[in-house]
Amino acid sequence: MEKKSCMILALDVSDREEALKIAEDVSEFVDAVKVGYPLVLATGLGIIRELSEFAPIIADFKVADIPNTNRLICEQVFEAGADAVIVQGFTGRDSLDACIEVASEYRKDVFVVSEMSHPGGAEFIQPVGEAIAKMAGEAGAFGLVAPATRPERVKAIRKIIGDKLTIISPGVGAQGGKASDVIAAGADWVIVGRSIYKAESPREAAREIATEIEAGTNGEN
Ligand code: NUP
Repeated sequence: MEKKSCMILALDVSDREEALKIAEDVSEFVDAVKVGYPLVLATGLGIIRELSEFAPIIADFKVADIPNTNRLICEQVFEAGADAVIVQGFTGRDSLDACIEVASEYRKDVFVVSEMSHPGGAEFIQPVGEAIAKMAGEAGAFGLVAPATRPERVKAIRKIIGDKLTIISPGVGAQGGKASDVIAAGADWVIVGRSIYKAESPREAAREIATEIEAGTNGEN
């Protein structure tokens, strides 16, 4: 995925036509579209290939099972046309290795959740987030998912992994995070859902966030 706007759209709508329209309208301002359970359960796995006309697709299935089941899930995800899959890291190295093996067979990417963005993310996953990030690096994952709601945590995780992994960061807008803050903290991309797809004009909302990121990045230089 090419780094232009540093923004990924989280397309958590449940209507096929609406999903396709929003993806088309905002495609100029996002580098990828993240698709998860809400849209896929509502419309079917075929939506991945339909959306891939507009942008690379990241399948957010937070895969979290034993290695064999993870392998079977990842095969389906990549057969459906996804360019990357999001998996959980807390299931351990063997489960992660299974996902990375399948991804490399298909020449696709794996993102590992190191810490979640919601308040509950501080309860159980945050204390092991840095260990998960380290494991993801050792296992050869492409990237990490880390919280835009806690830029200081993104900074800490970036310090641990260096430039080895890409960081994509959800929690901007509706969850309270600010795009330029988390990019400045070390994230490569922000993931934005409701602030775009619930806006009166998703295109304008995406444009505004892209502008904010650009201004923040320029300010830093
Ligand atoms: O820690 C995470 N937080 C998070 O919000 C990991 C995620 N994958 N997400 C996803 O990012 C979440 O499921 C949703 O699809 C998107 C954020 O959407 P929004 O809060 O911008 O609407």
